[in-house]
Amino acid sequence: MVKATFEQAREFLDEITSKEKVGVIHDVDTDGMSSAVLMTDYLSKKGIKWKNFCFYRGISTFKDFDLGGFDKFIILDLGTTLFLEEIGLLNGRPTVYIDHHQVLDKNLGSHILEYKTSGGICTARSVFEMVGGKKWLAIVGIISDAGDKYLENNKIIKDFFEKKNWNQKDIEEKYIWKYGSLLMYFDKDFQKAFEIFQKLKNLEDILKYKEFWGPVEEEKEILIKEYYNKHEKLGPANYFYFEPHFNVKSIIINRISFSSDPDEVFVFAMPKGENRISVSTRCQGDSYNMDELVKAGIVGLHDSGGGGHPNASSCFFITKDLQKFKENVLKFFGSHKKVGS
Ligand SMILES: [Mn+2]
Repeated sequence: MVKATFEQAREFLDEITSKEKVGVIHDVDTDGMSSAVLMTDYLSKKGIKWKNFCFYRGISTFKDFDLGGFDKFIILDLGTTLFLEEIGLLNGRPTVYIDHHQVLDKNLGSHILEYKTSGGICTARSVFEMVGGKKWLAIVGIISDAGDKYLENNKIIKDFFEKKNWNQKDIEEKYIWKYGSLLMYFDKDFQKAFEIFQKLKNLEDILKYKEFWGPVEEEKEILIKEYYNKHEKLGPANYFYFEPHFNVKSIIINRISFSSDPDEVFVFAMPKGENRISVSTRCQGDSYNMDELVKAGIVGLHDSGGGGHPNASSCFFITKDLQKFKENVLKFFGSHKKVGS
């Protein structure tokens, strides 16, 4: 993989001609979808034929995609480890890879131009700055990726809302969170969600799709209330087990953790598939390291996995091991003192 500058990545995009066919492989969260729509809008405008591939983290592999017939590839918003082992399926075809996930450096071959930004500069922002287009969609990507927690994004966010004379918090409630909810609704068929994202002409257009985001928004509100009534303490952590219809776990844990004391720890668990539990953890301050917490939580549990960042990590294990996981977490708190105390 060749480390690229912003200019080099943009040059790669500039040099694609209308004779070439491009495969766009992208993440399916709000940032990934927004990035893919911005990028494919650009390709369409230049008369370039393209096809997009929705990559479901933890489920998709490049083998699921028919990658024959493409001259070039664009990979958006996917951490390197997600496709590391399958890079051979690109067959050495020229590729630009734009991402912000901080993972190990790997040499994936000289045909891959890697433009990697710091964690806070999400992919939708990079793509927007390279190819232009719908700025509001870049803002949706930035805010959904918690980009407003990073100083680097202050200016782009502030300029956008000031120009529109909009209050950010109001607009988030009125429109932006609904983008994420719409994605949740289609979590078995993200291509449908992509097609809707493509059709949106402005930020407010999302309101037309209430049949999709509505049920998810409703469930989110119910679960947030339920959290405040029903969560238990697991050591210093706030533990909440719930069985949602839609996969709203990360949305609600983000919402609750960002509106609490940053040093609070949150451990949210829900069933995943037939016989697994999936757990998300958050600690927005630095009192405990969530990557260490989940790794300690799954010690000795077979068919388990997990990891992430100090502030946000996740893991999974077999349903019958839930009790053991909770004991492991308590053990972790027993041996890890809160930083600074
Ligand atoms: Mn992202």
